[in-house]
Amino acid sequence: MQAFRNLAARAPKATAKSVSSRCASTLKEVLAAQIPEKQASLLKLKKEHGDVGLGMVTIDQVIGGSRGIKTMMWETSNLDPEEGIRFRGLTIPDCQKKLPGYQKGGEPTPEALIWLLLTSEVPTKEQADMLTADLHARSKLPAHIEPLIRSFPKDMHPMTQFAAAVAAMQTDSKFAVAYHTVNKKELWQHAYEDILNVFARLPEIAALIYRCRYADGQVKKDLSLDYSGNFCRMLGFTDPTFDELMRLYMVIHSDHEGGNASAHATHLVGSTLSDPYLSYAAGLCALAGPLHGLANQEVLGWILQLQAEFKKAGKPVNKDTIEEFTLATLNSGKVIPGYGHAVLRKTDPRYEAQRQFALKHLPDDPLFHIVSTVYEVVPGVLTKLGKVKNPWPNVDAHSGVLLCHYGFTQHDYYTVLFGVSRAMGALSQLFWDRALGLPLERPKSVTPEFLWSQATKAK
Ligand code: HAX
Repeated sequence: MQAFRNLAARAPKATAKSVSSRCASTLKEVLAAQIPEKQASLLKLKKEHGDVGLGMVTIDQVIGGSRGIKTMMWETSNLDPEEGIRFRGLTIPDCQKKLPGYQKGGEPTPEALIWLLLTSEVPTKEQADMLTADLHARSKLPAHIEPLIRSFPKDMHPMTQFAAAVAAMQTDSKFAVAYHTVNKKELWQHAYEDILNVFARLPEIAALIYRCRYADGQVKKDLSLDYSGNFCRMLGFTDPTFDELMRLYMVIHSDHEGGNASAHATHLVGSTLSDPYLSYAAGLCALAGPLHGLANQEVLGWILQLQAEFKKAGKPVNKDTIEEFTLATLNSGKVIPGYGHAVLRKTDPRYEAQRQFALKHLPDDPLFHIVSTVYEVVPGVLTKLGKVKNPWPNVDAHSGVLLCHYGFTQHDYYTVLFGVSRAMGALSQLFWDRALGLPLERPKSVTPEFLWSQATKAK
């Protein structure tokens, strides 16, 4: 036990440092200074403790989507079933307190979070602003992207457009070129360039998709603003409270440790040394599934359907009628979107952060009241089913209602916003995957016959 304590004391801490202790000041310089130490630490861990076991894998886990199997190293965030997400050791309220905002006391900016995720250090306001300027400077899209988006059929789902446009930007990949020309130890520098360019360009791609599908197709930038403020202007929103919502939205959707499908897909595809554009396009395809990111679209659809059906039938919206509607959804063989989670076992703190925003800025919004009543009813109904491991709401149960309040009503677009945000976590980790030279991911699959033979032997 003492030996374990000594070892743990020597391990690098997964918590954010409050100020950069290094004299290097740009993001790339801070990272370049961290890489040798982290490489050495990982090598030591592998060499001296590589044979330490992390637990048994059961047949149930193999058949059941690998739940709980510890099989991936992810350093940007960690998800505790009871407590929820921590980004580099910081909870969402910690981030709200410690990360610089656009204005003093405001929501943290995505730029500050990118800095934290990449470096594990809380940036100063000056560092966050420097990153804003860097991202703005990198934001010009390759010439073929805008015509490509304009050429998509109007009824192509926004997530399909988004994934296709991100993949099409791969023509600009510095990593893909460098793979053929530089020593593999230097590849991280090119991954860094691609990753920052993806962060910088996603908002305009997303805005173009939105404006072409639902508005006049025109996108107006305001590079005097931060990343989120400029994104809101490009989408066509000008309310400063909506800008604050967008900052919060992007921060809380950014990362959720490595096993979720979008992060895992990005990491898996990246492990083949496919470049960051293609890797993140794969992540977006995973995010587009209704059991994952598309749930935010499904939630609003479900609430609007509830509202419309009740109005038609002259029914009031209350706990009893919502329970009836919930049971009808379950009886038709569908899930209740926005509820349940593969890891969490409590109300998602990302839901709670959005609820606090609603209580402050839109306490009387009728849709917010429905969301709050659904929260009072659905956990009890799901618990009674006896099979649902987590009856509590996840991040997607709340986001649509906040967006709707500010006039952002096109719910089939919502997952694109999630996709702009999730890039920050998935690609920050991809940076470290390349900087640490992590290998091709290739788990072992087994046949049903093998599982039966093991089951028989164990009897
Ligand atoms: N409504 C109805 N049934 C549900 C349910 C829900 N919200 N959540 C779980 N269940 C059911 C499962 O479908 C499963 O049923 P079967 O045995 O008949 O297949 C059973 O309960 C056990 O599932 P579980 O172990 O509790 O949950 P999983 O880890 O398998 O799945 C999911 C986790 C998130 C996919 C699941 O809770 C779900 O489908 N929720 C609704 C969709 C949703 O909100 N997805 C977003 C999740 C968060 C996220 O990734 N955001 O991007």
